[in-house]
Amino acid sequence: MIKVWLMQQKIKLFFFLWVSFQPVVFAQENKPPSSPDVLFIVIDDLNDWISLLDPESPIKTPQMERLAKRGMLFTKAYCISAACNPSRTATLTGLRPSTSGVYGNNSDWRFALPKHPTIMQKFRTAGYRAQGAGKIFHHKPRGAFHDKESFEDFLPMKKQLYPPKKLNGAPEYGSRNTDWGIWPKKEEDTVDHPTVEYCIKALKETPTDKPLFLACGIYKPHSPFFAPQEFHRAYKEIPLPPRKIDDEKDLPPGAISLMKNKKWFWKGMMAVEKKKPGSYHDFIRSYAACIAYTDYLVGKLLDALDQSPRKDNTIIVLWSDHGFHIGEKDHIEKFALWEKSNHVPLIISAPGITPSGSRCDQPMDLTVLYPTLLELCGLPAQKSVDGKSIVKLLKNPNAPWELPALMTYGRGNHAVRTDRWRYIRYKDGTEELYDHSKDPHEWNNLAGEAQYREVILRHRKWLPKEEVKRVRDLRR
Ligand SMILES: [Ca+2]
Ligand SMILES: [Ca+2]
Repeated sequence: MIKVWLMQQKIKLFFFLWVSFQPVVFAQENKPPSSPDVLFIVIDDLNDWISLLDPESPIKTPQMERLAKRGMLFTKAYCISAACNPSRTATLTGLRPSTSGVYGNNSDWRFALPKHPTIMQKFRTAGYRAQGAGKIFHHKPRGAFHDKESFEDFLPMKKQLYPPKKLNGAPEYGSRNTDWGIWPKKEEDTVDHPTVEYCIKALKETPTDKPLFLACGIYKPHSPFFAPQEFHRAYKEIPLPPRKIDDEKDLPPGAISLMKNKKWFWKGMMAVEKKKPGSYHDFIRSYAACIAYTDYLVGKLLDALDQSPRKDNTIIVLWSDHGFHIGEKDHIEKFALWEKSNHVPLIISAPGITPSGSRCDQPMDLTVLYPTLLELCGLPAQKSVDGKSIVKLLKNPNAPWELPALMTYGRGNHAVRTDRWRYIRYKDGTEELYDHSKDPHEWNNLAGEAQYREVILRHRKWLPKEEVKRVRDLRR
């Protein structure tokens, strides 16, 4: 009898244990995957003359290509505005300059948008830990981040160091930033070093009890075009980018007027060549070296992520705030509506969503980032934004997508980029039109030719219908 009783008790115990553990097992299987972490890499003034976007470019970006291999590369991504503050404000709030009034580098974006949440604030509200370092906003983010160590201003805690004298030998042009060459001696002394070290530490050490939104703002290749010696070595013999002499002859008055609105702004850095022949080639070497350094830093971030517990569930986004002219149209700067100043690298790697090594050739501007990241992470959408989510393109890059890229520089000046065309209209009503199927360098302005009238009308309809006034400048 005792044996039978014991056997019954064993069966009961086994049944009890089986029943007890089943719900746990089922619960684990049914639990949705935890919210993904986000590594948000912002680069400053990186243009498209890089091997990531142009296989013929002599400027190699192996680490960005490594990132592209794990996700999706966007080959026709454009900034919202080709200047740091309006670009970053628009991308990080989802609101274009024509909606916010933030048209210039000095515009006070928080005064313009006192209640509108930044993308970091949306993530914080949803329970993420938001951290960041380096140049993410152009001006103070005011509470966008979670921890006190996040860098809170344009330049991080370590200020840009300058050599005792300008290296390019032309002190009369612009500020100390209109300079290029080998500087500083040690990589540890660059402005970006502490930024990337902060982010590596955050990837390694931030507790995993909450999902992480980590923003890393790399300041290079922004001027001054300084990089340590080791990043210059590969570019001693670099060829010059394609340029057309007198390219500006067919520019309309609106373009000339926009380009001349600062003393050293148009032709300023190009003019160094007249004072010191060979300077332009030195500039190209230095810009390439700054990109090599930027690419190296991206690689360090990817290495740190891959060694962290977050490696399998982190969405990585890499973008540049706008492009940069490196001599085309006699321009070494941004602040324009042409392709070179507006075309940007954009890569999104979303585990389980983006096919590895995929590419999307559809045109878009960076207003897509805010709604896309919210949707990818399952956060509530923000109704009052100008952009649309591209999650469907992340799954299938050939899915229908009707919107062109829209760019604004200064109130009343806009460009529309479709798959084939770039149409520009300035506030005085003058226009440019370029056919990228035949003219990838935008050398021939077709706007005056009657046969393209229908193309112009088709593009004009995408211009903003209303444009708010420019908000006041920042009061420091
Ligand atoms: Ca910039
Ligand atoms: Ca031309």
